[in-house]
Amino acid sequence: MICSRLASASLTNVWIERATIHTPWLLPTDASAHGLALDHHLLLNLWIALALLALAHLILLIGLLARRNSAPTYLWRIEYLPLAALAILFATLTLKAERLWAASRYTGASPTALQVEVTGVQFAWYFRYPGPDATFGVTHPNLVAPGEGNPLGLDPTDPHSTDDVVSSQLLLPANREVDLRLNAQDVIHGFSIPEMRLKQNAVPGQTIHLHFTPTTPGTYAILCTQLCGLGHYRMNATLRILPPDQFAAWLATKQKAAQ
Ligand SMILES: [Cu+2]
Repeated sequence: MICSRLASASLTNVWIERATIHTPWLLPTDASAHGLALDHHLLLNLWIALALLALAHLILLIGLLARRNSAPTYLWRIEYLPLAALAILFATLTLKAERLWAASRYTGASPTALQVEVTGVQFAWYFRYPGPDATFGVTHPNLVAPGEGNPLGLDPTDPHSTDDVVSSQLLLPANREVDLRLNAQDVIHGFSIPEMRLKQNAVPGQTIHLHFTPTTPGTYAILCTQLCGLGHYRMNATLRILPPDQFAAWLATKQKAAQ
């Protein structure tokens, strides 16, 4: 087990050109497989809100100019018809959003997804890979000792923990599904990677799964979006998406060092 605050030396020479995908409305670059559908839905909502705003002002203007003194007789056409149309519109948008949410939250990751544990602690993120045995070792709160290189409290007597790799950087291979298990040691932290369109609270005592597929190699910021204490402002980490062969080489190096 090893905790490295810096990228390994073998990776410092690797320069990965960050893909420049220009998205309208100043959204951050989308570097995930599921992000495009979310962006489309968000933009659709914004366009509809803009159209409704314009329509409401138009109706208001017509009402002002018409200067009617008596109530119109065709009430159903100007009240009930738009109301029914709005109800259908909002129901359709809700169902569409529900499908996107279900795909990312209710449907589990594929069994072949890369397993990574994410732990939020005042004021850092730690990432753990299970190693060749594909099983995370046991941790104990009383063994937590960041100063001694054991920030997660890995139990050295558990054979599954001997090959676990702990890193303060999240490195992932491009185009492979990742199953993150989110934990927190102390208070609620907000795990967020805007370019991966991910945002989820890390809650003490709970393990929350998040799955996604990064597509674009590059370096991205991992943020904490919950005000978690005085050092919240400096609680961030780096996500590096690598081509699969480079990721495998990095993990092999770390595992050798951990054993
Ligand atoms: Cu935090």
